[in-house]
Amino acid sequence: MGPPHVQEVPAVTTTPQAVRRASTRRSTAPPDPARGLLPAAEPVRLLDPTGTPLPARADYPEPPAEALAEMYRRMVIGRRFDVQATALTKQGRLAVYPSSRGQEACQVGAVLALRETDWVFPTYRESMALVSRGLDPVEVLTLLRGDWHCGYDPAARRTAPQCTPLATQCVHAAGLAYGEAYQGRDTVALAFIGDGATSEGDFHEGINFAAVFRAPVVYFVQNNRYAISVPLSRQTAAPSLAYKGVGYGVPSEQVDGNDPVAVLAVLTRAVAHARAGNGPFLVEAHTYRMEPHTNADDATRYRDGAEVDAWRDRDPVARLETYLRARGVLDEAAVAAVAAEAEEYAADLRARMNAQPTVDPLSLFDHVYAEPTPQLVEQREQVRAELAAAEQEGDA
Ligand SMILES: Cc1ncc(C[n+]2csc(CCOP(=O)(O)OP(=O)(O)O)c2C)c(N)n1
Ligand SMILES: [Mg+2]
Repeated sequence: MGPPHVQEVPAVTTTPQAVRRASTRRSTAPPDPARGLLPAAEPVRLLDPTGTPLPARADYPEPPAEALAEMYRRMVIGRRFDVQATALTKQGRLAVYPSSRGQEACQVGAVLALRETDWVFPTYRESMALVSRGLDPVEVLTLLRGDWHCGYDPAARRTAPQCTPLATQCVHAAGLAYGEAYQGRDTVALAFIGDGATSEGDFHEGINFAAVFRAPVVYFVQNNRYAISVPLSRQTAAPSLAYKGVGYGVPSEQVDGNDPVAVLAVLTRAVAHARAGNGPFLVEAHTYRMEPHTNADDATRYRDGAEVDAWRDRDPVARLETYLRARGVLDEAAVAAVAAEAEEYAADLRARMNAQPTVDPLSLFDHVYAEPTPQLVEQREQVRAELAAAEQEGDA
């Protein structure tokens, strides 16, 4: 099967001579193999930064109003969850938390574009996406609390563990998606990845494998402008991160990542492309990390407040709310109801995270390998003996 997006473009002709010239050109000029793979010159946008709709686009139809109302609801709850998680780090209940404030449209849009049977491959930044997928927030935060490998069952939730080693999820997603297609299922895998991580080898290996073997993966780059303190300008010389797809024969698009309507429209099309058996698709969302890299980072050391303020004006939650109110999809009561639901969600999370977890230190050795190595057995025995000795000392 040839590249799915290569299309013949009819020549625009006005005179018989021009027709002859054009037909000569058509017969000699080879078709451009990059056609249909490159992203639009400008990020796709369906709402302007104030929430006013832009002209409709045939290539990216607007998602239904109910889907957008649900997106709004999940974005508000997601943001409240994010604020709560950051507060939990200050109370010593979480070891670390990487906030995705400002990236709500991306976090929720990715989840809404997928079916429950699809797979998500998240990074450490995607806690909001996972709770938006319906995972228990306490289970999602277990890893960041530091007391277990992964708090949820990845197979049951079709959600891989959150990856801290950058870009490793890109190869996992390619392998899983290939396996699902091989077994005749139409599952799609969506791999989140940051701007910085597109410089990692695993990103390139994953997308190349997926392209060659037509694995149904959506690589979703959240370009939030920073990799900790490294700005985009020091990360890449590419015209846009979406251009990284063309070298692998992967069709790509770029979207305004703070425009929820556009994010959902673009991801819906990318997922449909992968599900239809056309191989992977790369989407770059232009967005911004409003908070420091994690609670342990001081972002004022490498970016100025004016830049952050400029992005505050493009807030995705306010933008969607303005649009949906103007369309009559949301009213005062609906907005208040969502806000109250978000408060309840946070209160429940607070209460459950305030319970002191009981952790068996020996569980550290579980699930490292299916069969523990002799070294692990030895280390486990050493820890067990030390714990027993400490207990005896305590009793004495
Ligand atoms: C292989 C690897 N190298 C380095 C790191 C350290 N590290 C953690 S997060 C990060 C920045 C990643 O930036 P980006 O991909 O843009 O994602 P963001 O944090 O902005 O969501 C780095 C370098 C790591 N976790 N893994
Ligand atoms: Mg980044």
